[in-house]
Amino acid sequence: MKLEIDQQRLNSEIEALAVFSDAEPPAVTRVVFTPTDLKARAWVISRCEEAGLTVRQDTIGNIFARWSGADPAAPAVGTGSHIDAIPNAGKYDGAVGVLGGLEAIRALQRSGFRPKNSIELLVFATEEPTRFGIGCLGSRLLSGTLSAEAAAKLRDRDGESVDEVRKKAALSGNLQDVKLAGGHYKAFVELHIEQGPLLERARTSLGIVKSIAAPASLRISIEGAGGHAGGVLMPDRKDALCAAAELILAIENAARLSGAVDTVATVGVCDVFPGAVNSIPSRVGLTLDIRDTDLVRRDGVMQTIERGSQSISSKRHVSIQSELLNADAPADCAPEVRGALADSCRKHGFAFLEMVSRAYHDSLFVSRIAPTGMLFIPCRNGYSHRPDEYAAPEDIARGALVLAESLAKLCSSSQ
Ligand code: HGY
Ligand code: MN
Ligand code: MN
Repeated sequence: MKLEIDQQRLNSEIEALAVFSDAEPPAVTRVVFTPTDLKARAWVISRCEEAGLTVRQDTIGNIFARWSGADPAAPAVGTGSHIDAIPNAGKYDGAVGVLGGLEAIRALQRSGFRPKNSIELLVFATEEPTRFGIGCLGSRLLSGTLSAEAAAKLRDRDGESVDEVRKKAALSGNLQDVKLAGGHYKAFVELHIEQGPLLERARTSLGIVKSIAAPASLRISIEGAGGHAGGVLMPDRKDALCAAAELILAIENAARLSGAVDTVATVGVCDVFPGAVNSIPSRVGLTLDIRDTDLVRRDGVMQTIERGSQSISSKRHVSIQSELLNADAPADCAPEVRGALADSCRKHGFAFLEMVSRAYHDSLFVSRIAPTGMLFIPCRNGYSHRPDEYAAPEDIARGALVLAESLAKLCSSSQ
């Protein structure tokens, strides 16, 4: 089977998708279910239909583009990723896995390959936590990791519920219907940029993921006492922002002193109320994103942070409440998927690195219901979630080629 990836077309499609953005180029902002995102989703669906795939959407907006196999009743082999993008992001995070997966399918079609098992390209809904505060909402529901009831309680920053938002996106039906029946997928493979510097440092163009780190996130609210910036003397203050500052440094310290470099903690959002130059902050909202490859170590650091929070609260006479948004276990990638990826790399003499994914992905949740693997390509300087995120066209094409061969291997041919 001679497979050819159309590198030029794949790269131009990545550029075309990046145009659907609410930010000035080269930045990409594409928050799920915004008008821009809906246009991008429609554009991707057209590309899938052009390839002769049968497209459906589920009630949360996961898109399934299916190349029916000779045995339609057999479990499918899935691939895909996401197209939503956080504010001020780049054009490759997620897009490489969706458009690279589509080109892998087209290359298989052009080669005359006929799959026995159907191959399904997925565009997961709301992989990024930007809108609803929790990442991978679509794959959590699809895998049954999050209940429809819990999802229905989520709201965006404007207070709109998931149901209100998805109805505006013309997605009707019950969230209960998103969960896939067991055995729906024989295997699942996601192509993604590394979002770290290791492949580039190792001068290696492919990474086969061994495991995906365990993410957790919390919303922290700090309540002090407001007041006049001139009239309230320092000993009388209960400044919520100063308490937040001390807590943020305690969080950084807890991660740095966990005993392993694999523990990472980030306070990415800090909302200050009332946010006036001459008014003492009475309320602060923080978000905490904390991850580790080791679940026990991650949870230990979370307990250290909780103790630190309590001591700051009593010392500064402010209240500090934490709301756990998610705390997920890590995932091990399936040997049969890693083996298919490695066989393809060896066949072409492509060097590869076996590595951990420090970013989370929809694959983390698909791994709860199917043998799952991930294939990484380098991104320049390891940059991601920023406008200068960049993946070279030849690296993207090489990833799509290995993906295509692995998909073919995982879904036995019908010849
Ligand atoms: O945050 C992550 O790891 C992913 O890029 N959403
Ligand atoms: Mn991302
Ligand atoms: Mn991603």
